[in-house]
Amino acid sequence: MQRSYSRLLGVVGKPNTGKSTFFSAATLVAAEIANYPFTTIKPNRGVGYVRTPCVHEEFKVQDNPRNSLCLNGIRLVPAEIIDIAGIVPGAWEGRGLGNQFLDEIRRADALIHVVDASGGTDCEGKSCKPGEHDPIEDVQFLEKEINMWMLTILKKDWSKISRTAETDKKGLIHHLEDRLAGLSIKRQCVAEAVRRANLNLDRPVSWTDDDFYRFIDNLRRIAKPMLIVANKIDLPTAKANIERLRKLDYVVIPCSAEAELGLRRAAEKQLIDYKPGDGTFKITQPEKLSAGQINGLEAIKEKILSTNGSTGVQEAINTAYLKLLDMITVYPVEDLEHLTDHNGRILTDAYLIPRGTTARLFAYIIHSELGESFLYAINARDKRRIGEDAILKDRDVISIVSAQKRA
Ligand SMILES: Nc1nc2c(ncn2[C@@H]2O[C@H](COP(=O)(O)OP(=O)(O)OP(=O)(O)O)[C@@H](O)[C@H]2O)c(=O)[nH]1
Ligand SMILES: [Mg+2]
Repeated sequence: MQRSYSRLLGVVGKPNTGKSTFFSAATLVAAEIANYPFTTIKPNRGVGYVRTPCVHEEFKVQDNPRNSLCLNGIRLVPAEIIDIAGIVPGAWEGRGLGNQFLDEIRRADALIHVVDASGGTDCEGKSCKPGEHDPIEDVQFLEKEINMWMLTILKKDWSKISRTAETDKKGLIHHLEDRLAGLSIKRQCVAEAVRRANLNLDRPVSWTDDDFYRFIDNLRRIAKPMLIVANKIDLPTAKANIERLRKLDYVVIPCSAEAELGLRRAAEKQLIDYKPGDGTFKITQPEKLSAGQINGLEAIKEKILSTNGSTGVQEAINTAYLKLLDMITVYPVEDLEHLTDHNGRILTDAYLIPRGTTARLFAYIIHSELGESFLYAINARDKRRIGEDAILKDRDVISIVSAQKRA
């Protein structure tokens, strides 16, 4: 069995902010998009990409990617994304679609909070005059919804848990971990949240409501790190709101999901030359586009790409995976001389793995047999041997030598 290393990004927010548009633009999965709340009911799941500079140019080889794509020196490494139904105030108590979709957050390792930065959607997700709604409220409300939902899970049977924890030897962290295991929250996150909240581990029965909330708020920030996608920057009322959103304690990424979706679809049909995350594009088949389509594309170039640098969708995914989740890319090869796999294909795979992964753990990630029979690894850059505990670095090209074979 392979070791699990993949991470899942959850796209969250109130209804009608552009979550499914963002998701579709990132994955090209056709998700339903409409200008009313609760368009999405069942979560959409798809594969987006993390964009990183490929190593093939540095090694002066032509690559044949298999698990990823390489477009003009840019390696696009697959990364899973889930588009979750809209969350409204009171969802934790069952309002709107209830807490069934808050449950989807269980599986996510990091969250992309899509906010309508133009202020054109009210707190229930209904369209209103742009500028009328304050998106800062959306950030505060979502924090509260997730906190209250987690708190409800934690508080279930709390009196029993806290009494047992005071008497048995396992300690409170163990019991908290047990209670929160269903939320994909790990022990070290629980321990860190207890430390940050400055709680008395010996007397859990004495925890006040304030103590609980402080603990949960810290735990959410650690275990479900979040960034804000300030969407709909193509609307003029977004600009001032983005400056205000930046004052909050989150990374804020200005974005036009709609523009990205248009560009990705045009690129898919080979009408334009555009890679996700590019700051510009070239129209390659003008004869196949109407005057209106050309104007639309030019408007995206002028109003979004040239002022914002990009549409923001790719930047959000990269920031979530590389900063919030602190992941790196590593390329396994079998033949160090030619950087090939066992089929003679060059730099076929790029893996997105957590920073801190050791050479041996990486072997396990590729295949458990390779992990079990691991002897040592070799770094293709300097041809040095590295041991099982050596920590891999971003863009390392690694050959693993095992008692059975190389990979
Ligand atoms: N102006 C503008 N509109 C956008 C943008 N992104 C999405 N929209 C529009 O916002 C509306 C809602 O988009 P969806 O993607 O369905 O929103 P959602 O957040 O998934 O909505 P629910 O599934 O109902 O929660 C649609 O009319 C989109 O076309 C954007 O970047 N700019
Ligand atoms: Mg949706």
